[in-house]
Amino acid sequence: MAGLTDEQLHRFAEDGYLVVEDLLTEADLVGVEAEYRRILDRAAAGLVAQGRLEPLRGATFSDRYVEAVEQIDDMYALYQHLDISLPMVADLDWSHTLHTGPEVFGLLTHPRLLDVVESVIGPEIFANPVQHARIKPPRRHLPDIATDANIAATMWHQDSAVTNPEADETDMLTVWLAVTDATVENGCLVAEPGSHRDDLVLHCPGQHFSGEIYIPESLVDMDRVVPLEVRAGSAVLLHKLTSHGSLDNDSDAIRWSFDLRYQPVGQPTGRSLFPGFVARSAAYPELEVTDAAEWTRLWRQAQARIVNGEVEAKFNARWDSYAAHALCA
Ligand SMILES: O=C(O)CCC(=O)C(=O)O
Repeated sequence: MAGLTDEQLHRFAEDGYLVVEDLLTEADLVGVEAEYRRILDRAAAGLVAQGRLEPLRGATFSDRYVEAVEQIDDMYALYQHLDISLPMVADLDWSHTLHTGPEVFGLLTHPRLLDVVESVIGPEIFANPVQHARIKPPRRHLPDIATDANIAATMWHQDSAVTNPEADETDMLTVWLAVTDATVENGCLVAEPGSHRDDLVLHCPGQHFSGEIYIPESLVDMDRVVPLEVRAGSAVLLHKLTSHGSLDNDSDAIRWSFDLRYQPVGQPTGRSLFPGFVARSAAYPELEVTDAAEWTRLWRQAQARIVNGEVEAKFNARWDSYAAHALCA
């Protein structure tokens, strides 16, 4: 197992984040881009048939995505086909969808990525269901009030705040993986070094989207904030208590990343409505989920439980009572 060096582990412990350059190669990402292009084209064909979109002509996934976003009023009609999570909405039904294809599954379970994860949390690795594809179009194509972190800049938060309190003791690690280069211009991550030594801080419930929360900027030490620019294929590791967000995309192309989370097997995920899976196990290798079809089945099963009313779809509710807090108003 290659994993992280002692020096890297030390840096991560000090700063609460770590840039791992060139974790994956261009070759590792080619298949993901092709898979996403197929999904985008299928979703776009449906919208063309409804008269909501002109046929896409761009040469690359980025060009085609931007072209679609320029035309469409409801970006969710497109985006929801591309995310690797169902949306966190109270009225979840069978019309909601997600993408769990073999290429993206291969990314989540890539041996080099799991080696890095193993260095931090040990050899029994569970893929936590708090996971997203972030495909951010240039800001100028977004409506002014766009605050959805899947599409626009991401407001300040700690990842622990998006899980339910039962996971407060879970050793959750975020692996943020760049599919395109991430720069200050196109909206890279920003983080406050050392903030992981704080406890969970106040998060305010947002007003525009279900499950949206944010740390008021007055609680972030902006003088200490650093931008985390990385090349495509590189990763940023984040401690679950590190305050971070991302910038606006002021470039002409998309900024694309996946944020994936891992934890030791057996600890609560903090989002039990959605399914995770054993990604690597030295002790019980037979429990590992090794193909995208099984991953897809787990998501459909979770969706059925919600749609059939067996469980209530409630997300990030721990912050609801703070809506009237002086720092949130
Ligand atoms: O990619 C982004 O814009 C934000 C990602 C993020 O905040 C996270 O992974 O927790």
